[in-house]
Amino acid sequence: MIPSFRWFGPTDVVTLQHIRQAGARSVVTALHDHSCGSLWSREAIANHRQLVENADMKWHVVESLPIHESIKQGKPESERYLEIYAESMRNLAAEGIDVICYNFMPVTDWTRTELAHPLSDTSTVLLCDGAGLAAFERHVLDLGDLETRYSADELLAGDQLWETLDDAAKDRLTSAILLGLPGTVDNLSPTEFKSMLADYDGIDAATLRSNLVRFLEYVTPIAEEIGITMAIHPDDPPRPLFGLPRVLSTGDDFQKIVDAVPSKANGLTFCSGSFGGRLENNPVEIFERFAERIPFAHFRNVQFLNEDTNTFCESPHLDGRVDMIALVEALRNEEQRREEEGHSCPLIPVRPDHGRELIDDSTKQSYAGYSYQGRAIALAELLAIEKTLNRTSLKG
Ligand code: DNO
Repeated sequence: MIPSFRWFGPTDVVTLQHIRQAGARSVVTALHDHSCGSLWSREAIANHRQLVENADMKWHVVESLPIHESIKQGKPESERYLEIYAESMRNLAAEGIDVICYNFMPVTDWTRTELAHPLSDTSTVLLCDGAGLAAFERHVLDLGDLETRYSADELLAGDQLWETLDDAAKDRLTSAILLGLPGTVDNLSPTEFKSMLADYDGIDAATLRSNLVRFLEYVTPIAEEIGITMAIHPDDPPRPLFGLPRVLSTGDDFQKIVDAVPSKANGLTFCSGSFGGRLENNPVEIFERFAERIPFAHFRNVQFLNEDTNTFCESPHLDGRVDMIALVEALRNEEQRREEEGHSCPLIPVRPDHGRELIDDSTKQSYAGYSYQGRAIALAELLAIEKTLNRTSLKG
């Protein structure tokens, strides 16, 4: 494993020095001050890389080079955005980046209903509550087609929850769901959000998938030529929301993407927490199934609070439905396989994805999910599992 940590750039309260002290050797970052669809110049990338290297770490993985909505929607203006994307890819490769993480979720990135759900030890985590989402869709967005997407019981649970909330709690739910992309602090308004949803009228999962395939057919030959792997991030939560289509919620979904574009540059950002948010997904099996196509991984744990309504919260890395030890073992097996195959860099960058927020974290304005101490503990746990497995295999 290449121990890695996400950094949101010079304005992040979690500084490169914090990150280095947590044991990271690789920084996962992006030009967060660049808006989606703008060109990343070689100079801007080089300056960012220099900051990372000055702090004694490397920049291998970009997370994310975001995809403009026109590409996801297959609009004519997507041509221009594809060209800009390709140029940014070339500039990134020229500055030594190996992996580009991106997602193809329409409108939103990850979605949660509560940003500070307390665990029994009083630390807090992110929560995704099925009833909260149903309540938001009905009472905040006032969407019309809910009966086609929610069962009567789920809608009832949403209504019952909504009735228990006071105005402040309703605002908290709304702003948690509408939180901007990671690395930004802007919240969308419900009206802006609704108009973005409307842009997807008539785009179903098959259309979204073919727009993704078109994107990959355009970028993967370039990626192969310049030595970059494209690594798509799964849907989080791994199911459709707000009536929007989703195309990467399960292992079979990824298989379809690989079948359509078999290029070696078509890779997966394996995320144990995202896949783990769906009962029938077994994250370790998904890792093993696609191991050869995983150039980068997010390790995080989750636990279901109510299996009927798709409610889960994040949990300490060693304590949840993801078998973290088996996952690190699967990672090591793949790294060994790469080593035997003679890969120049067989180790895979892994970052603890979100972490718990502990007392000292709560005094800092870090991005939701990206506390320092919670993630530092998680990284230490992952490294300890790896060391233990190394020792056991030496003895064995
Ligand atoms: C959540 C992250 C995602 C991820 C993007 C990749 O914290 O794992 O936001 O960065 O989906 O494009």
